[in-house]
Amino acid sequence: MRLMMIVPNYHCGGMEAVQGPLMNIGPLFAASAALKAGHQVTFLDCTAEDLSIEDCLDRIGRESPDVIGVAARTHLVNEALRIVRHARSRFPKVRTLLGGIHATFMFREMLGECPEADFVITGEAEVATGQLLDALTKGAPLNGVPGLIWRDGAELRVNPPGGPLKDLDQHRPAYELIPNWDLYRNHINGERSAVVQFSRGCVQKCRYCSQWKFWDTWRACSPEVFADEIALLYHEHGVRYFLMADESPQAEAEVWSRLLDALISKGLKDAVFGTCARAKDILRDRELLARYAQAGFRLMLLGAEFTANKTLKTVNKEQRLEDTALAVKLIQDAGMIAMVDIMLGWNNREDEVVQTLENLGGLSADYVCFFWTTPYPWTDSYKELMAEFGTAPAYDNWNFMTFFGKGVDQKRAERELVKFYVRYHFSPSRFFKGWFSGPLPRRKLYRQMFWLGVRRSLVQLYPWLSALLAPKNSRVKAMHYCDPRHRWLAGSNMAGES
Ligand code: B12
Ligand code: SF4
Repeated sequence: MRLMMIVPNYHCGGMEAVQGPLMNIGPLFAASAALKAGHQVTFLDCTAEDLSIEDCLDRIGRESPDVIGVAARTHLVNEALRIVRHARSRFPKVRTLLGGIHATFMFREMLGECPEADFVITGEAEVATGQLLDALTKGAPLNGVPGLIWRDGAELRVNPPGGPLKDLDQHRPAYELIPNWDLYRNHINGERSAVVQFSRGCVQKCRYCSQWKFWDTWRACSPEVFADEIALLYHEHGVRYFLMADESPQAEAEVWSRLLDALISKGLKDAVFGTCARAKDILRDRELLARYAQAGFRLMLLGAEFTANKTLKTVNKEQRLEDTALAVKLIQDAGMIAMVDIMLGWNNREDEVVQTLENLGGLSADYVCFFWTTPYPWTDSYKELMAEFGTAPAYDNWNFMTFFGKGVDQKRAERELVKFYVRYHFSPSRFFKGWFSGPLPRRKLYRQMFWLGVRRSLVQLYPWLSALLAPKNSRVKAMHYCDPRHRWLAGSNMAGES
């Protein structure tokens, strides 16, 4: 069977503005077993290539696959369904498959809206994708494919899920499908970049989080296998910047320590790693942080989320602001960059946003990333947040950049954020510390991120500067605002726009 894995085209501000066009490795993982079983697989990243629907269909026509598999995270879902509809109308024989976190929890809504979608694979798709292709090749029954949702005449069949993959070493992403690594040059240092994944899942259960329910239990592949994969990307594909897709890779101290050893033993001198980390793991590892840096970890992203301990408790975050502040300091002292995530708008109040910005001074992180509270339907806090916010925009706008509530004027708040950035990063003590203190790798990365932030913020304030200041390979010009293309679609969830 010929399978074509497709990432729908999608751009918005936020992480893409900072990190650049990084690959979606979900389809690369999902395709791995199919590839091993001898099926032919290709990969089309419409985001990285910035392809229109027409271009995407032309590429499907060129490859002539039997099955197209389209990635469906929430912000991608409308574009994913558009691809499926158009593909079916242009190539009536092609079978259409969807997968990803949104497809997993919202498959009834998706399949109800889109009769052209034939299959959904829920949860981790490695085993099921291979088995689906095998069954289609042989004309065998589909009821044994774990987690598969399929149509049996007018009925929807829901196969029992396969559960979390036990042995992650057996299922590694098919990076060999990437046709052009130069599509993935990050904006921070312009180097070739890869998203990599060592572990899956989280040991916490924050009420707003969409992730722990998806991955279920925490697991990691073996550190040696992961380090080999990194070395291969480094040597064969010239990758120098690695962004870890993990939720909490340091969850198990012994496993993490082995990973550091395995990476250090590879001697990949100029490799730079960015990863999420929980404050409590950083505090646990305070004696080990120099080895983090030695292994190449430079950018540590802490999910601080809220600056009020009361809210942290309400959302079951199991962390206090003081923990994050100490973790920030330890990371910086070890020669790495400490970045924090902050979620805005939880209480749907503007004074809370202002208060959060004031409190952030005390954290002293090198960089702060702001996200607007975005309640996903399968999260524990969905109902209470939606009762407060009222209505949700179209799925295209579920991107952490668009606020659902009416209690905050987002435009005004975003101007405040830019002012905050200027005040924060040009404060003499922070400026001096970032630019001139600490080891060279830290200073270098700090400066690169500083300039990127300045350029992005200027374009945000004065869009006419974009031709001059936005990175050349950047479809996203400014920092916070959504792409206007997506704002136009507001209010029409999945309603068949073409
Ligand atoms: C790395 C990352 C990024 C990177 C790279 C993005 C990219 N191109 O993938 C960057 C920093 C650029 C980024 C940006 C954004 N991200 Co992001 N990102 C992640 C992160 C941390 C890892 C993604 C990943 O690689 N996961 C590992 C893979 C293996 O998991 P997976 O995709 O779920 O795939 C498995 C299954 O779902 C399934 N599967 C997946 N695709 C398919 C397709 C088919 C056909 C099939 C059958 C199966 C299948 O099989 C896979 C293997 O089992 C996740 C959190 C997480 N840990 O998942 C957030 C996450 C995906 N991001 C999210 C968001 C919202 C965004 C932004 C909108 C935020 C912003 N404004 O900056 C942008 C959107 C950018 C874009 N153009 O799409 C949300 C999506 C929520 C949702 N419900 O959909 C997540 C889940 C984070 C969260 N806290 O909720 N992101
Ligand atoms: S610590 Fe992060 S990944 Fe884990 S449950 Fe909380 S928000 Fe989700």
